[in-house]
Amino acid sequence: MTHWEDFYNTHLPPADFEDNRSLLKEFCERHNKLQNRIVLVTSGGTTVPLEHNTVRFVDNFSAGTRGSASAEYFLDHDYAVIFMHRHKSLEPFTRHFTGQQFFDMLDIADNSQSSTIAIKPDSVDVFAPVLAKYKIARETQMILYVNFTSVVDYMWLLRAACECLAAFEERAVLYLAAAVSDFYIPEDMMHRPSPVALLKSKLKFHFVRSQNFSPTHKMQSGDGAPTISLQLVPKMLAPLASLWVPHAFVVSFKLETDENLLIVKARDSLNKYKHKLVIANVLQTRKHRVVFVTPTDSYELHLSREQALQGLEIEEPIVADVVQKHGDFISSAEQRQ
Ligand code: 9Z3
Repeated sequence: MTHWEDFYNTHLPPADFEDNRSLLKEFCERHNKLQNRIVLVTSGGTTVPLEHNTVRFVDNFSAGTRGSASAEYFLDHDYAVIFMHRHKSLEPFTRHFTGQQFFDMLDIADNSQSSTIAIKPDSVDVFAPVLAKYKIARETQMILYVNFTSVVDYMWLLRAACECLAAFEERAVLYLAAAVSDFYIPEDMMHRPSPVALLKSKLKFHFVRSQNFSPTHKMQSGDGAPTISLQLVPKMLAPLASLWVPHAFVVSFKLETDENLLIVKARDSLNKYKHKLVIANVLQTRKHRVVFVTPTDSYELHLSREQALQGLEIEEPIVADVVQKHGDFISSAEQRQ
């Protein structure tokens, strides 16, 4: 696996990095002066480009539901929110009206002089409360949106956000819900296809979990199917929890497809990175069941069928529980001082 420092030394930051860094700095300085609590919510999946000038990429599954819904609930608890999300994944507020839903709520009235667009009366009850919350969050500048696409973009943004969050010490929560790629193709091993080869190529993935991956294992192309070798992405939770934001309340998510591995893997992660909480979920049941794993405890949060039918979202009790734990964490830090 590449060491995290080598990762930053060999991968350039994205083009909009300095702009995002300035936005993060300004947002954090303002909320730190106000002594607000702050949360970094990461959301959506990262891509792994297969070539420069990316046409093809490997993606990590995540719609961004967990992150975007959680961001809204953190705002309800008066947290300033940095919403760091995959470009075009679900966002707080607008997530309620995706696709044609929004257009179906509108009516258009034409007369000879002008057209008027209005929300249909039966949609006002649904739309108005969401719009009101959105307006408050924007006007009070309680939310900052920054986005990433590739795993490299994600890593650069994550570290920049942590640099700004360090000043909050115990008042910061990191809520790492994004689905981050385990593998990537290092910059110097990426394919640079000719346009003709690009059109002709048939793709076959060959995943290599090699620890001693060397630059001689380039992506094979030519006329046949290319063989792609992927390298392990360094685990950023290690420097994040121990160096970048050592005083913050760090919560990671663990996604598994095998129920039997859920708690074991979550506990492994806690033991390794020494952060505060892992929220473990199984892909198929993630919308109504999660397991909280702390250094001393593990317990389940779940929504009943009735609660789900009433429109309750599991992110509401998840965030309430995290906020409660974060409050206890701040109190015990204050008592130590
Ligand atoms: C999660 O487990 C999230 O809960 C989901 C949410 C991605 C399942 P959706 O966006 O899904 O609502 O569709 N995220 C974390 C997965 C992850 O990549 N964890 C890494 C790890 O465990 C990095 S902390 O190593």
